Amino acid sequence: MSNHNLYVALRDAFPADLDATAVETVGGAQSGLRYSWRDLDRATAMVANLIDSLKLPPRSRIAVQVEKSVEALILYLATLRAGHVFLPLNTAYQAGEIEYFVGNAEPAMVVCSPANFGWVSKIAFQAGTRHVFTLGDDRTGSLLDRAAHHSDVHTPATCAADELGVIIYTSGTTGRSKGAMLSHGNMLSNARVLRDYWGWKADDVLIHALPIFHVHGLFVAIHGALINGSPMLWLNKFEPRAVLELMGRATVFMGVPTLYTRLLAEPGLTREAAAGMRLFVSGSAPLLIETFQAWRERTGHTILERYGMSETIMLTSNPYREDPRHPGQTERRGGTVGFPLPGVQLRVVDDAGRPVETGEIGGIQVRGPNVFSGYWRMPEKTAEEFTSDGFFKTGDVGKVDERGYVTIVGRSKDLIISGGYNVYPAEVESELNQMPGVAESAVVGVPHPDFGEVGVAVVIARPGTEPDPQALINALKARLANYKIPKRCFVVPELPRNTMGKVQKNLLRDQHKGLFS
Ligand code: MCA
Ligand code: AMP
Repeated sequence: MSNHNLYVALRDAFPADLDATAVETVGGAQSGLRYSWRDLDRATAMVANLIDSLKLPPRSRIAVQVEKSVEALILYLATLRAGHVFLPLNTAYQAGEIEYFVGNAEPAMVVCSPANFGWVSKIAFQAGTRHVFTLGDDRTGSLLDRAAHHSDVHTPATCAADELGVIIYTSGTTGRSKGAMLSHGNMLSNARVLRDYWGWKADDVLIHALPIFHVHGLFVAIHGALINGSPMLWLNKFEPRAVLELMGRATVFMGVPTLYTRLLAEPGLTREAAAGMRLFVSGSAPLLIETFQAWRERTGHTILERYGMSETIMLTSNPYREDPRHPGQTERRGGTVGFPLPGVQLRVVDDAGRPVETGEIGGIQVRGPNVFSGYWRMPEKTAEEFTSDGFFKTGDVGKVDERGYVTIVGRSKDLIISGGYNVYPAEVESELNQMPGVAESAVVGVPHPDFGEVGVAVVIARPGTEPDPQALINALKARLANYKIPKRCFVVPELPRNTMGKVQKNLLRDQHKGLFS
């Protein structure tokens, strides 16, 4: 059987000169470190050997909540290499959230930041996890200490294409988060398609400034660079000025829209500064047409917007060059997310599931080698989200025009996308509703100049109580990741309702839409 282990495919793409730089760190305490391709291979071998030495059951989950670092990337690659399942967790998650993920995924191994070892290990051990390691963003921690005793040679585990490689948790409109199960084949097929579609070249240099616990930074960016043998300039944290300085040495940049608006706020962003760049990619949230145009005017570059999901990786992209399936269409059109990627079938359907006419709006459904196999241990949820002919219901609402471009016009799911992170109002409301003095709450997304959209909470007090809005926000901070915290909270006598008694969130959104303008 041939080996479909994603790590093997990535390593096969390493350049011939293994001593060339694969990753260079920029900014922070660890700035200026260079990792060669050989370093990456050896270090992943050592961590993979450490993992093998633990004799974990096959396809064990390895849950990781650590600050961004090259060593965290090495841990990801080592997990693939050892044939286990990587489970990345946002560093903003609080104890209650981690408790849920660990309880649901039952990881055999957990890796956390040294500073969090106390509370994370308690949660992990209580859930039955036997191995808890630490990894700091300054090359400290028990993971590296232990890996240092292992050989730097390792034979990658043999994996089938449909074998589980990564679980990405994504919140739901109702209930708790669901773990999207992605196989080695899902990830590799998408990486290869993007390599060709975006014209990656070996001499490309990627500025990597996104977090690595979500699809954008972990897959689109890292897989993109590695499968092309292209080096990365690595920032542990997004810093607009550092990115600007790096543009002189790089060719590709990927960001969520907030990164682009923050870069536009820098006077140093000029045509000259961006002259050597080949490609700017945006995604994870809608890119405002104003940002798209301002970027073109300031830099002379047209941002290429693409669309994807945790469950599907990348689905559509504006063209980088002429797409033979759409002769003559080379325009990257602002406000659209481009064409379905090669291999992706995309259709727009009405409420009854029937395909709509070209240009008409409906629910977006997709099928393809990149689409996940289902939610971890949630067969009913999985069944609900797929049609009988195998299309995944994205929950996004959009249209395809006569030229084939896809536009996202909204979402049927109650979701706020803030700075590229997803916030499910139902989750925030459920926390609010448990707080003393709160009878009911509604959380809505309103426009925000920096994050695109942010949450605002509207709360009804229990009779005889007067909850303090700031105290509610403070209490939420202990329970939820910081980006989920509503930026404002109002206590009101009643919520607007329709005749069925359902809260009319559109009215709340309208009422508060000017809060941050
Ligand atoms: C930080 N804060 C936020 C957000 N980030 N509030 C709302 N939304 C956010 N995204 C708040 C914090 O709560 C804190 O508030 C204050 O801002 C400062 O926090 P800090 O961490 O210092 O913020 P930052 O470093 O400036 O971070 C902003 C950021 C970051 C760089 C835009 O949010 C980011 O890296 N976003 C990218 C997310 C991403 O990679 N998404 C891809 C998902 P306080 O002081 O009150 O506590 S993958 C995906 O969506 C699909 C598959 C796709 O298509 O790609
Ligand atoms: P996630 O759950 O983090 O995978 O987020 C996926 C969601 O992000 C999609 O279902 C879309 O609603 C949204 N999204 C991703 N890319 C874009 C884009 N370019 N424009 C609009 N929405 C996007």
